[in-house]
Amino acid sequence: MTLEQLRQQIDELDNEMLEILNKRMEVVKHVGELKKTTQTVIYRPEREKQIIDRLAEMSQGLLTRPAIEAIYLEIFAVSRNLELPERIAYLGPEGSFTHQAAESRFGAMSDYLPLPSIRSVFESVDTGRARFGVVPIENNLEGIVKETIDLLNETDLKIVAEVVIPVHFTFATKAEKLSDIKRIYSKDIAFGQCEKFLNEYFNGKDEEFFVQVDSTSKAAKLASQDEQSAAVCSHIAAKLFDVPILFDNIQDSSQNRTRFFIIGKDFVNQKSEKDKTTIIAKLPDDGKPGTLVRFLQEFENRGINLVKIESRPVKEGETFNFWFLMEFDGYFLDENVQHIMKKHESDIKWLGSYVKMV
Ligand code: PRE
Repeated sequence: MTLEQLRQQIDELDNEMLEILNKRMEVVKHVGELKKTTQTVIYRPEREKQIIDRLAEMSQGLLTRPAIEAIYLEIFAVSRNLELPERIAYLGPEGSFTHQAAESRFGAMSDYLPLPSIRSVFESVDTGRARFGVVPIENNLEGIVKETIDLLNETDLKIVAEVVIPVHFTFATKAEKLSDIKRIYSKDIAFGQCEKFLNEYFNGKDEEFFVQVDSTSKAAKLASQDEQSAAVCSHIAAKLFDVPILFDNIQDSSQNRTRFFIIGKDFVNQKSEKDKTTIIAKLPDDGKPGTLVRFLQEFENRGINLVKIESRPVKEGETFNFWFLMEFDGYFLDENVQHIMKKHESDIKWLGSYVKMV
């Protein structure tokens, strides 16, 4: 078959797809109207996962699960915008890994609001300026983001979903040849995490060759204005500032991952097939030994798998008291979870139950 004939086939299939997508959107519009009358929330992560799981299972063609996921997350984003346009705040700047995490859930079509701090993301959701916020919670090499858990403690916002994205760096440049590059822009952490690559290609360069800036998005922006430079940055930043990617995945460790929370106000997910729950536990300091051990033991007794426990200082008075952020498998209304939550009602703050991704 000739290229022309193959393209004609593609055009016909695209026409069919467009017709079907439009039909889907008609149904989505009705869902939106129904939700408006019943005051139901638009974003339903557990329903989206159910659709992707079902399609990935039944798919018999060339589409892999990540491909189906990528296509459908965009479709859902368009659907949600049709039902009710929602603004998403995230820890900026544009092109940051948090931006990438936000886009991976809310698609390219949503109305995004980059903000300069984690606190301002929380505030924007709390005051209703944004419907959802996206903030980092932990990196598997660097550990927990304390500011995020402290703000979950301080505010009444809830965790709507978790997103995990691999931290991949790209080498982007407008230079024609590597030898034309006179400087490389990036953030200190990114330089550190791409050391092997940089040593291999730019060994023996003096210190001024590596220019440290505040963020990898800023690096991409500078590289877009300077044809004798390059940036070590995220994929999304290179795309955003239109800097061609010369090498992808240049980080030393392929295991570098960051986990993000999507936060919302007054949000309760429905139960899915696989949920995780996050709580804050402030155990009474009765001076007796073993309070924490006894509390943890209750999880084992009820068959609940604890997956994380982080301690944070109370920051009141002169004592060294702590509260704990805890995560476990299960949904907050499950019988065994309810047993513990009711028994320790005054000591536990529920932060959310959501589809488990890791
Ligand atoms: C839909 C859109 C948004 C939700 O996050 C989940 C699913 C979809 O496009 O399938 C429809 C919808 O609003 C719903 O099923 O509740």
